[in-house]
Amino acid sequence: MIRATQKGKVLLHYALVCALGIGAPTALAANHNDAPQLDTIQAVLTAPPLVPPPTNRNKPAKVVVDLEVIEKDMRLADGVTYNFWTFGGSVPGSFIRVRQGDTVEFTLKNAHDSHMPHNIDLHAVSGQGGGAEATFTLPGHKTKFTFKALNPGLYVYHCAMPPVGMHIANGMYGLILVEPPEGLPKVDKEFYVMQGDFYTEGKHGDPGLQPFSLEKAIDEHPTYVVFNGSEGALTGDNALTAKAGETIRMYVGNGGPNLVSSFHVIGEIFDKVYTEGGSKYQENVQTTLVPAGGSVIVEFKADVPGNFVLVDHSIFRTFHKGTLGILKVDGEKNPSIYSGQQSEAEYAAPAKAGH
Ligand SMILES: [Cu+2]
Repeated sequence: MIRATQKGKVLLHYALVCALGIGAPTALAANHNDAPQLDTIQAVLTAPPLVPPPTNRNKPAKVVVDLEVIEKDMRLADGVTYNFWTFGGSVPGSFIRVRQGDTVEFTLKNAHDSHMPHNIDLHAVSGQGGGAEATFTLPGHKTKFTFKALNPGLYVYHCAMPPVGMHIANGMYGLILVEPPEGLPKVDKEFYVMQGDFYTEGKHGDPGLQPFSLEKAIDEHPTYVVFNGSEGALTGDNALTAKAGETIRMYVGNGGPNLVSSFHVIGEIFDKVYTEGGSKYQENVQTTLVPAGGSVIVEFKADVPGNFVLVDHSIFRTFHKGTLGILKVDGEKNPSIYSGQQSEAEYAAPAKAGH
């Protein structure tokens, strides 16, 4: 009875509004502002070191992201494997690229053969948990939530299921780039590089499938510190390549879970560093800090050919724990910028006193 009365009141109100010609245009305008017609685009996702192409859009879109969590054994170092937990099958996880103002419809799947529930906290999200609670996902299930990319920048995403440190330590992190509306300046080559520290029961180099060591992780004593999920992920046949004269942009993240990276490229100077992945850049930088759960964008011109070495300049990590990558630059030598060795000879020893 009460219900019927309320319904009657609502209908009466609606009739009045229509009769007076008010309300409807306002409602239309509000609709128009709240939900502009957005093109729907399926996000291109890439495994490291590849980066999806620029969005090349002058207006926001609805971007659909489908990401699957996959737990699998992969190589950590020569003769060493590890049961990684991944976003999209790689460590770091798939690179996601959107534009400021985009509405991102995000679906997280958790593979049927997973053993754990997982979720995702994207630092690009303004909302509780960065999406973590909205994406609590059991094995064989999928969850969906939507967010608006309000702020441009290069953001880390990671799993936030308890124990959070363990999920991150197993490789559950990656990067999402939110381009500013005008996009980033054009460069010749873009790369995706992300550091992470790993904690195994065995010592560095102990062969076989290595279990995770919670004790070492809590003590912050990593067995491996690597770029892109394994020792040698960016060396030999996997080295990054460029030609002399090309402009390079690297999207560099640090998944941690514990260490801060002193990112440096031996033999190069960063022309620009978008500190902490934000909007402002510093110029002419040698080494830049990448916080755990943070990022940086570095840009430089490959002036001369050579092997340029990506390192964490906390240098024992590089030569004893794995943070070593190569950017191989081919092209014509330019002795006016770098001569190479010009001579080698003994020089006269000083005369000994008393003779
Ligand atoms: Cu997880």
